[in-house]
Amino acid sequence: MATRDAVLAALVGAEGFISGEAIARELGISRVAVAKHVESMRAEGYAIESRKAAGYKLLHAPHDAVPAGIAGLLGSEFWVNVQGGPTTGSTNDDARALARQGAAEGTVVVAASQSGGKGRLGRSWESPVGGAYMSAILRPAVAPADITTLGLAIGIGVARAMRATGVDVRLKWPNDVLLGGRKLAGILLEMSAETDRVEWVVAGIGLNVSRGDRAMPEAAYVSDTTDGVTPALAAARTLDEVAAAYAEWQRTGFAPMRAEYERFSALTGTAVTVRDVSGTVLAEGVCEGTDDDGRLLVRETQGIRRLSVGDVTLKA
Ligand code: BT5
Repeated sequence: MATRDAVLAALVGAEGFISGEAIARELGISRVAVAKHVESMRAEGYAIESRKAAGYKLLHAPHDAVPAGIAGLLGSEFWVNVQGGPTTGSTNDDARALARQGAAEGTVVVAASQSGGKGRLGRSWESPVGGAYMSAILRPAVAPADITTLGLAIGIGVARAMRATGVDVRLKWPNDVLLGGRKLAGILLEMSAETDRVEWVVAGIGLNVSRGDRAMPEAAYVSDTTDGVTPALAAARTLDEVAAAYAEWQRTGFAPMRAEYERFSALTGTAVTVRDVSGTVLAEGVCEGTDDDGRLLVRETQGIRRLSVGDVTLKA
């Protein structure tokens, strides 16, 4: 390993600050040499904090899903304001706070890691470095009921981005993106609305990109299929396609996008069980796709059941 890479590895491996002296000792080089490597890494875009008594701390590497890494890769002009940083509690919480303060549509909060990533219904989202965590502020002029299909349209955006990157994903209603049957990404929509008008939506997307020390055995990662896709690149491609899918959804509604959703769907034609939060079975049968309102269609012996909410398990 080149000395520069060894210095970087020491910074990455450190929990918080590590002294220049400790790195120097570990690598058998001088403290001045360590300082020189730190300087040249800063010139490459690594943010490294130095404190007299404590030493160095790597704040972010430019390939992480942080504004500095993503902004230059974004193609879409929809994203008017990219905020965030190396770590936060939950980008959804940050984006909600911004939305409440009146932040414009097209504002997005990104982070390289989260300490309190949220899933649906109080579940948590594991968010170590190596993933991309993004929360977009949208202000669609629709009624609250239309948000179900917005979630599906965003799923289409994520799927398009992944497929363009060479990752053969499937969508699992309502909000999962699967690779090889395991979860690659999850989508969490939160909103503020009056009875007939949505004020804002925060669309959170968590995407597993590279496997790190904290990889989950039941999860999938972009790096399982494709090498060289950094979290920053995966985030930028995803945001671009999500912006395009959102524009399409606003223009045409979900109905014309439904066929594409079905093509991506992991469920259509398979036997499924749908449960509510408490585990009660809502429907059991063969999935026949979704309707134009984004509801899941399950054929049971008594007929077709249409579901607006629920967790789906595939039968083996
Ligand atoms: C979701 O919830 O799939 C929505 C996840 C949304 C996360 C993003 S990250 C950016 C933004 N900020 C946030 O705080 N959240 C959003 P759900 O369908 O409830 O799935 C959660 C379940 O997935 C957990 O209970 C675990 O079983 C599993 N899980 C947790 N972390 C995972 C990960 N990194 N990869 C795959 N599966 C995971």
